[in-house]
Amino acid sequence: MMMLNMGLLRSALVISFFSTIYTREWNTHEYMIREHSLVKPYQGLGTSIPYWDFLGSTMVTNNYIRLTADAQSLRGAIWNKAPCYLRNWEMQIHFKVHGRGKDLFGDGFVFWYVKEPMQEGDVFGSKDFFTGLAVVMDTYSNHNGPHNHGHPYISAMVNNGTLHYDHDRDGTHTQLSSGCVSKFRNLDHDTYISIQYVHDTLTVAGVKLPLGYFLGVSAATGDLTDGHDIISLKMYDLSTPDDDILEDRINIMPSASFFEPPRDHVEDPKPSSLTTWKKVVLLVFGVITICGCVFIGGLFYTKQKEQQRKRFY
Ligand SMILES: *[C@@H]1O[C@H](CO)[C@@H](O)[C@H](O)[C@H]1NC(C)=O
Ligand SMILES: [Ca+2]
Repeated sequence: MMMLNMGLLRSALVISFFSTIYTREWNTHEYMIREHSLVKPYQGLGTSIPYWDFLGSTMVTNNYIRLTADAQSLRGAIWNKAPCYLRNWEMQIHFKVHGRGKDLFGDGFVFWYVKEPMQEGDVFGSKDFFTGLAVVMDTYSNHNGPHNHGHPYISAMVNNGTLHYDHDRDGTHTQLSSGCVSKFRNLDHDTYISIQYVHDTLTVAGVKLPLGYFLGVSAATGDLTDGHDIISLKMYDLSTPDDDILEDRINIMPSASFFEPPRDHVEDPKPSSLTTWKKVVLLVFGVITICGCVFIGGLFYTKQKEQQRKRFY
């Protein structure tokens, strides 16, 4: 498993959602950057959390930070106060999405690396037309037409402030490559997502992100609900001495060298009207989706809880 993780680091693969047996802390060879991390105990002096701001429905307890409760029409977020100047990094998010809904639940949460933090909005509680990166953990399928997929669904989007996140299409018009399905709700074991940004590579896509943006996580509920909890955020510096320092990394625009070209928002055709070539196009999309999932995620692991570990050793 450690080998796998090293392999991941080397090949700069990214959004891996883990959930199988795992008995060691990952990444013990890298330093956790305290000012970009959030670990228990959360509270500093008084009610504030060192390095973090919170917004909306967010509630801090001793054991988790609840962005939204399992109730309707909530928006919550936590935002890192310190701009992030790491050139290569890995963010490990320990989270829990839980709710009473068996078939209907939502909406999901997002990990952000953006220019404008602390702005409430319509994209899972945060600002649309953002500038930077969003990794979207979408639990509710708004859409049943072409390009739909199972849920919960993990995908990434890079924006320079001009693109709109289209909820009606679950963001498939603007995602980088294809995301993957990951059943992370209501699990008994701990659930983590690891997001790596190494040598401009996020998953299979080339992505250029400026330095000095802000990290955050936000979540929202609408008519459908779920509790969205963050247990910890651990940021690791993966920079190496040979990283280029020549390029101006502060003022560049976020960009991606490859993503699915934005599509116009058109009404769904009736299934019976599918012509043969449309079926071929859909088939090709299916193949791309499978490849995307192989690259993006699909590494599952269950982390044994601290207590269990103590019991076993
Ligand atoms: C922003 O991104 C869009 C879509 O990729 C692109 O067409 C546009 O040229 C970009 N604008 C800037 C200012 O980089
Ligand atoms: Ca959705």
